[in-house]
Amino acid sequence: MSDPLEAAPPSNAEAHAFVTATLPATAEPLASGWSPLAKPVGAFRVLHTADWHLGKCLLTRSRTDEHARFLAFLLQAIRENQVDALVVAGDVFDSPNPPQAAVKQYYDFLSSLRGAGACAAVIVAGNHDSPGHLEAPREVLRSLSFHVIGTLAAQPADWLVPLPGPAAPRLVVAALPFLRDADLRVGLSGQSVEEIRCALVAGIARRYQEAAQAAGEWRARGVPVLATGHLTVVGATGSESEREIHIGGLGAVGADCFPEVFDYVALGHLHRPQAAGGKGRVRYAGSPLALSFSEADDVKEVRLLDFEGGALTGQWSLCVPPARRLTRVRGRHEELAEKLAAAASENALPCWVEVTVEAPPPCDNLFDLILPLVAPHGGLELIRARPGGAGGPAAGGLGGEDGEDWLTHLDDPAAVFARRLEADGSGLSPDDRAALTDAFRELREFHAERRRSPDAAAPTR
Ligand SMILES: [Mn+2]
Repeated sequence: MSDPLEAAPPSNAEAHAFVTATLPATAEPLASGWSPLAKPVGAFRVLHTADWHLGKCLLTRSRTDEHARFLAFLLQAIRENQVDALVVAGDVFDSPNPPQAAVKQYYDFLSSLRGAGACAAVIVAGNHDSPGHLEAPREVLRSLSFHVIGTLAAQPADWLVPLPGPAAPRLVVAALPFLRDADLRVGLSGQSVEEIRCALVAGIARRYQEAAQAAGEWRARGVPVLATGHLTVVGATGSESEREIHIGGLGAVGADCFPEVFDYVALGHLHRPQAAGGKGRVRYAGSPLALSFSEADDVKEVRLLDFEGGALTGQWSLCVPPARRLTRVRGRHEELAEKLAAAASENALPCWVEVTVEAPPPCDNLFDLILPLVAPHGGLELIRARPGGAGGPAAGGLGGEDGEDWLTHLDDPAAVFARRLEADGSGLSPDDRAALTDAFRELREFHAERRRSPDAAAPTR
């Protein structure tokens, strides 16, 4: 491959093959089975990751063990590849008020990172993070060269983080967190959905233009610029585990909204690693863990970037070793023993399996019926059993091609509604769909409000 920056965005398999081909054969292996990437003299090396979702559960199962293994891998990758700066593009935590164990995991990681050498960090808030929670320790972390950005400062010049420091910067990071409605538009009553969408998209583009303008001065002095973002780029591939970012999925921007001043745009929000809009310099690192069954077959990665001579000179994908596999098994009761035997895996932690039983035999508890079939396999753990097939809940047109169905979404009514629109709304225009989505959201808000105060007035439309 002549120039990795100009080449079409590689598939995961290609990206990995490229890394393997680039690595010296004699160096110490990484946990993933790969050797560290030799760093050219004078290069400034960045590791881009996002969407950790610390504190996340799958159903009721904790992912703490998997996160611990990922963070250990990340430290090792940073150390062995001589990374100069870590960039985390949002969704550090899964919720604005994360469990204490997750908060401890985060600070323990930063403490180890500090102990590992001179790696700086730029961490921005995603739509799942509480900006205030993330920024509370901002000053103490800044003294450790860890820059935490939860909210957008008033002046674009204050969005810029020169690394390793302002005296002799080798990279400037335009650190934009997830942009909230108030950062993007002035709400006016009576605006249509399309007007709101346009205002959001224009607001996002304007913020990146302002960042580019502020960074332009550094760029003119030969310092490369990396921008962060936590948003949706049109045409990129989502999965089931991202929460809708703006009302009704509005606010998706084109990859061309990032000015050329940015040598690289480190994105978060979508959980599949991918180049956005076919641009190799605009990238989602993806989540390091499969956060839902829809990501079960994804190869998870972090990205390594080298900046030299004022430009991005190389980028590589580093595969995150999966500590645990997620898998779905579907079949008639009598077929399941054989299918489950084939699904057993040898990862560090047992594979979590969701079993869909076609035409299930009458029983009080499907989980208890399936459990004995899973028990003989040490590498498997049953986390859900449910009925499938004709007449089952999936028959209403919501069953996906990959076998997932609406039960997956019971905790997310907006996703159920979106899938119903997809299944039954073929005659609807995009405007109609957006209006229906909006109306559904209003109704849900109204019902939630009614539960809190039963006298609330009904929505006016
Ligand atoms: Mn996320």
